[in-house]
Amino acid sequence: MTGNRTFTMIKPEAVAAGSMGKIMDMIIDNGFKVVALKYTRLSRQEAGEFYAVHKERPFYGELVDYMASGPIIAAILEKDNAVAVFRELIGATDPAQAAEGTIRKRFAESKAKNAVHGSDSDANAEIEGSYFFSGRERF
Ligand code: FUP
Repeated sequence: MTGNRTFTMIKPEAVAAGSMGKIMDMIIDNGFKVVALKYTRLSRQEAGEFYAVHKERPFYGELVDYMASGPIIAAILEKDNAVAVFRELIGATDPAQAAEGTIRKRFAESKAKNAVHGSDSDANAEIEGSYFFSGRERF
């Protein structure tokens, strides 16, 4: 059975560019319900924990520095088959490969500064959402 929730972050470069409203509009216009929402900032340690699965990758240090470089928007989103449908809406990791009409095609600067995060599985959506939100912050 596929789940109906995913977790997203609008990343520092997209927030700094003032694109968070436009990105939230795209998300909502594509039929996602916003279940939880927060404007916050990750410390280096928190960013390192969040991306621990990439610890051995060459870009890990840069990724952690970048994700801690400024405020982000964190959100839990609801829609049928949310994880897969949202990954389609955000587009490929590298904006140069992202399809027309995707969030990354429109807002991402590069593979590292790629505007948004989207969970890659139902299990990770739950883990990532729980990292940011308590039960009473979900609606
Ligand atoms: P995605 O699931 O599309 O967010 O991509 P990945 O899980 O492969 O990568 C997680 C994050 O690592 C990306 F959002 C950006 C960063 N990354 C790089 O900085 N360089 C790379 O070559 C690949 C990923």
